[in-house]
Amino acid sequence: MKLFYTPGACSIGIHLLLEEIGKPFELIAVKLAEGAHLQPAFKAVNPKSKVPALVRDDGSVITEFQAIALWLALTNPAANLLPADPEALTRGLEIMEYSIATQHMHAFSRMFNPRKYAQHEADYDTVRAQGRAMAEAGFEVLNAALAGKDYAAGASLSIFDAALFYVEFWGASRMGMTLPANCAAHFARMKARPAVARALATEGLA
Ligand SMILES: N[C@@H](CCC(=O)N[C@@H](CS)C(=O)NCC(=O)O)C(=O)O
Repeated sequence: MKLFYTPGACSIGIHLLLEEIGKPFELIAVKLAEGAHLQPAFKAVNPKSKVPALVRDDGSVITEFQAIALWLALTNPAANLLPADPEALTRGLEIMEYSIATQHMHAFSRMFNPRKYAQHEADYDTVRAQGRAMAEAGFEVLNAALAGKDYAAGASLSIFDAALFYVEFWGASRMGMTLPANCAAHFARMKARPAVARALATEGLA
């Protein structure tokens, strides 16, 4: 397997799942800041020009965080990355969906790419501030969803934690935000896992 990733991007969530699974994989860095994702070499892998993209051993490619994570969990049952209990599964999915569709795609997207939301550079700071307020409100939602649980789906790690982790990483480590208590505890718990620590170290983020 080969993971196309960018250090510190959402692909860190897939990277940490690969570390948790423990099978061999190759990492291929895509330098978003240099526009490598827009070049033909990467577009041939993922025409959407986004990381993460996972190339399987048969050469086929999976894109979209949730699809990659689900495929990894289903094809590596020994790693126990999907809860069997319907309630745990549903609540975990709820957290992953909110982390990606709302925190990433609305809140952090405004902070990282204000030009997508405003025509004039003079408005970029306003867009960034809107994104930050959205992220702060979003972490309160996630904080409530984590109440009484160590991980997104309950007592043990699942694919859902990988998505929650990368938005917590962006909030705490990239944007200097103070995470609410349950998110802060979850973030610390994740960083203490050897697999997560390896993924962070490999990406130069430790
Ligand atoms: N829906 C995609 C979104 C992935 C995504 O937005 N990746 C970002 C990095 S965190 C990216 O590649 N951005 C490049 C761009 O938008 O130009 C997924 O869930 O995998």
